[in-house]
Amino acid sequence: MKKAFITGIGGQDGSYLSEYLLKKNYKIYGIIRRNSITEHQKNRLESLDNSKNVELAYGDVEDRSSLDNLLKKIKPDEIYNLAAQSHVKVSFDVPEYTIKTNALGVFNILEAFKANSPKSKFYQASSSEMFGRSVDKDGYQRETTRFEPVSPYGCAKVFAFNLVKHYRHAYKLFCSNGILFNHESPRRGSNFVTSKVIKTAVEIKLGLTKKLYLGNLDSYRDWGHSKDYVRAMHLILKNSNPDDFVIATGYSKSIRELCKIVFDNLDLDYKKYVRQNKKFLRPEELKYLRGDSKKAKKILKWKPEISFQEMIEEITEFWLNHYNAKT
Ligand code: NAP
Ligand code: G4F
Repeated sequence: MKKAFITGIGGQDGSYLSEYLLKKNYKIYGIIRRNSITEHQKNRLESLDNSKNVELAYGDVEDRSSLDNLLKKIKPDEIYNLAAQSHVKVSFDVPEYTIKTNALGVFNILEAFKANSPKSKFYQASSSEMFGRSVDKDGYQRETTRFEPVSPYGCAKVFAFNLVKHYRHAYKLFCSNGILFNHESPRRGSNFVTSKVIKTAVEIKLGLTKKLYLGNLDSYRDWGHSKDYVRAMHLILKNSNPDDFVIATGYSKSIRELCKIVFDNLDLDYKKYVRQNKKFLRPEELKYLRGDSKKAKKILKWKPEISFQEMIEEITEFWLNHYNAKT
């Protein structure tokens, strides 16, 4: 039985990745942080609660001793480092904390991996936010596109990306970066734009709220489904060599277009309800993302299977059920 160690297991991707690997007969070890409301720690892990093949322990990527102890004991086949302060706007408010977790936290786990379980394969959750202002002339970002990050989050992720490459070359460790573009699901935190738009549109439909307040409506994102993207993480570690891969759909839509599609699905005119509020604007905005995953398609045989429309419908259904269950 293969063993996987997952940081950030309680997050959107960590929970889907665990379910995916369990079906492949893995034993899963995950770390969760202490939360003052105990129930909140495992909200997304309900389906795994009774599995004898899932073991959770308290741990933190900022606490090297917790990583050393666990990796020494478990010696996993695969390590997935998904832990992060993952909200870009919040990273402007708490930059030091974000850099500690998303950059120094990666240094800690790389060191713990090198010292205690160097035969493991290591996956780092890198991000399209690293591209920042940079787009190739044909309008795509790919593995060769320069990084020009525009947020503390993006800067920390570039540091971590480089460190992972450095450990690969310097210490001959199997460590890979997945450069994932935005991916969503019903498990996405409700302060990210897809969930926020859909949740509030449903509230408007049900008469619970009157308006949706957003920041920049003119940025573009390449949105896929988290389930497709966790499959890519596993394929990246199954590849014969450690390497870096862009994972994206290749399609890009603005926030305004997202609003139109979501409100149309609910027979509402988004123009009547969506307003801008400066408090949701960022000091610097990443304006445009569109990924080219040709390398992943060719080498890993990965391609997304869930369409944008299917994903929006699934999240809408989730929020409709959420509110209907309450009434
Ligand atoms: P998420 O839902 O916010 O999950 C992040 C997880 O990391 C949470 O369980 C969080 O625990 C945990 N965590 C935060 N700080 C930690 C620390 N110091 N030590 C241990 N655990 C910690 O994010 P996600 O969407 O699943 O994303 C997973 C990873 O992929 C992140 O690294 C993110 O930056 C990266 N990424 C995401 C996307 C995307 O579009 N979703 C795209 C590219 C890259 P708490 O619940 O206790 O806070
Ligand atoms: O949903 P978002 O907050 O995601 P963002 O900033 O693109 O970051 C996500 O994707 C990254 C990959 O590129 C990940 F690395 C990162 O961890 C995270 O998962 O915002 C998307 C866009 C932005 O342009 C933002 O300015 O939506 C715009 N937006 C407009 N109004 C808003 C809002 N975003 C949020 N969260 N809330 C708003 O009210």
